[in-house]
Amino acid sequence: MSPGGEFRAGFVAVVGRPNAGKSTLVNALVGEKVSIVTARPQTTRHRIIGIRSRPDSQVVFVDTPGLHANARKLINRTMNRAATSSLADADLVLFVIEAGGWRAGDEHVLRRLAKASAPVILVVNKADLVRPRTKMLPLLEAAGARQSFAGIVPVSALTGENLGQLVELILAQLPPGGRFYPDEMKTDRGRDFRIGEILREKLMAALEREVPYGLAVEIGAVEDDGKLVRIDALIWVAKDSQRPIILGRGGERLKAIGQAARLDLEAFLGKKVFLQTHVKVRRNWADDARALRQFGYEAGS
Ligand SMILES: Nc1nc2c(ncn2[C@@H]2O[C@H](COP(=O)(O)OP(=O)(O)OP(=O)(O)O)[C@@H](O)[C@H]2O)c(=O)[nH]1
Ligand SMILES: [Mg+2]
Repeated sequence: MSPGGEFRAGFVAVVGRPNAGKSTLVNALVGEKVSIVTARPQTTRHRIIGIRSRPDSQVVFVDTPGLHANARKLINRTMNRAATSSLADADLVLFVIEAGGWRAGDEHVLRRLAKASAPVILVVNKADLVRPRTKMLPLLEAAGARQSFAGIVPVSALTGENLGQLVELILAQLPPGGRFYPDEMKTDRGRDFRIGEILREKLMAALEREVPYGLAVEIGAVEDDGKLVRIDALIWVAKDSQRPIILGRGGERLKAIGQAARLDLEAFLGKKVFLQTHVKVRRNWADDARALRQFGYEAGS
């Protein structure tokens, strides 16, 4: 039950450096995969809402792109802005770091957090990787000395360890109030966005070096005839040289990526999927405001 027995609801911004495990955490807390996850930093490119509804509470998590310094390209500035803008209307902030140690990237995030007026809980994620647990103590103590956090919790978003305690801390910080979304709603993002993200997840996971960062996915026609969903997807790359890399010899690499995406898409849509992909070049799209808007990013300048 929520503290005091009243219904509680609020917006919780989840921020941290790239790869800290923010999206994994949001998915675990929501109980559904609303945000894609890969082993590569800078996977999340948008603000994505994940909603956790219970009889006594509704927590609206706002997953954000990893905050990073040296954002040279427009897409990176757009990503950073998406993350910082979520701080403004948050009732609470979860600052996610890794249990393995405090890094320069975390310091950068901490400086951005100075602008947030909401309380901040420090979530020390990936605790499953630290053995013995006592190895984490110096990090927890040093973090506590850095700023007065509303709470410091070691968790594992991957195994679920300690997430119950984190939820209790979150609920204690949320104001009493009614729900923002219908109970059955898990995310604010629609079908086609989620289809594009599932394909982008498979592309990012399968490709290396700069290629994952050179690609964007645009979903064209989606036709659902009741039994089968036909999806037309455009994969945009930033350089001519990236196209043959994605295709692979005889188109084999893209075929394997498409198959992996199709399996997840069928699970997501609950129907058979026919996925057609085309790879196109849009030179330097990541610095082109028009292209970014076309691909669904809220690019300013
Ligand atoms: N061992 C372990 N790995 C984790 C945990 N949480 C996340 N990961 C892994 O860390 C990697 C990054 O996870 P994400 O959830 O994509 O991280 P993120 O902070 O959303 O990353 P960006 O979107 O790039 O900012 C993935 O390989 C996850 O499987 C955890 O608690 N334990
Ligand atoms: Mg993410």
